[in-house]
Amino acid sequence: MIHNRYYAELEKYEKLICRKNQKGDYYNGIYDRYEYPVLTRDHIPLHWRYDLDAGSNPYFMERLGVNAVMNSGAIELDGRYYLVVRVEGNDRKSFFAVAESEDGVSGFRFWDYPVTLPDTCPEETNVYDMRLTKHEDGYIYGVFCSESKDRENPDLSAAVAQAGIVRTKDLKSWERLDNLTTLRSPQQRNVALHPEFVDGKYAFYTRPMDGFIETGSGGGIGFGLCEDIEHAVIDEEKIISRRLYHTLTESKNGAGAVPIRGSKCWIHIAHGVRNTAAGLRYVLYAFGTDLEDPSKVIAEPSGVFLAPLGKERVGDVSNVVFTNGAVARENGDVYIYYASCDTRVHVAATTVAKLEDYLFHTPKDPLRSPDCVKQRCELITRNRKLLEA
Ligand code: M1P
Repeated sequence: MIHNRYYAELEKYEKLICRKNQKGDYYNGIYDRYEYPVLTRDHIPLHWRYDLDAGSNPYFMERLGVNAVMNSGAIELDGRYYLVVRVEGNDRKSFFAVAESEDGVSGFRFWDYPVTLPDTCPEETNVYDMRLTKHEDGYIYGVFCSESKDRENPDLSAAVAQAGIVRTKDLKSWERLDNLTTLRSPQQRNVALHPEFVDGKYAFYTRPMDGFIETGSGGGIGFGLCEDIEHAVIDEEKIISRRLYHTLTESKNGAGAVPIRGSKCWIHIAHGVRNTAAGLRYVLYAFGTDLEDPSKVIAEPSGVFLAPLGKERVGDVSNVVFTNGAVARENGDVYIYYASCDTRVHVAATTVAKLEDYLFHTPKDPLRSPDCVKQRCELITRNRKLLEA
């Protein structure tokens, strides 16, 4: 018999799922933030967490709790929005699950079961942060972090991060391909597959790393080509978005959502990390690359694109925003899905036109305080003339 308490919890759950989202009052002209997170751990179906049977669960306890839902790949298929969400169980292991919505900002509902990936890597302990690419070869690819214990290192926390690759046509059945091999980088995280062939090859954005946490000599976001997606090997990684001293990418950076094809450039929304007395701070930044040569940066606006704000600042890993998914619609609308503090998922809405205006008309970072003052004074002077005219 189903426990009585189930029905009361179900009512709360349905109320949450059916809550209409709306634009908040935050303004910067670049994007609109929506008021409510699109996904939280409370969006996880009750029957994924509770044993509903009153006989075996007399206190109606959560048996398999979920700690957080976060970093989500995103895709639009036949006019509907799908997130492949990183769900983190109370046991700290992550897995993927598909949540679907009609309008992209409200009503995300998880499918009946989480994603079951082919279990081809016995050493793999954890998987997370899938970037979804609708590739011109006809497949949808998912590139994610595949994490294993570093058996060579006696440190209990030592781990190895690699890029796992899967492909699907329907988000239901998934084929696992070989993990990406980067001949010159021992570890990889935040890898994304470019949606088009470049010089007839598959193109990846990489993030070379010396260790599991520290990128070390890895200079930033890399770009590399490979011939065979089923056994992907990248020999050379060209660094396209560098880590720079005293900028928001000083500690590390990484590709975010799969780049969006605009009319002037490929639009990249990435994350940058700097160290502070309060720990690492993750923010989003943006850059544009050449439509013919996506490894060539042609627009580099200064500073933060999106930073954690208000309630977004607090969570499991505070002071973090992270994106690995955006949907660009045919009409030019763009939905950027970002997680705050490794805890929940939000959406910001903008357009390709606004993003390109931002990329090409936001001044570049002059990298030194005196030049930043000069840059700001020029803006003030221009505006004062207008105001006084
Ligand atoms: O905790 C913040 C993020 O840390 C990692 O990102 P990076 O590799 O750039 O440090 C990722 O594990 C990501 O999942 C997480 O949100």
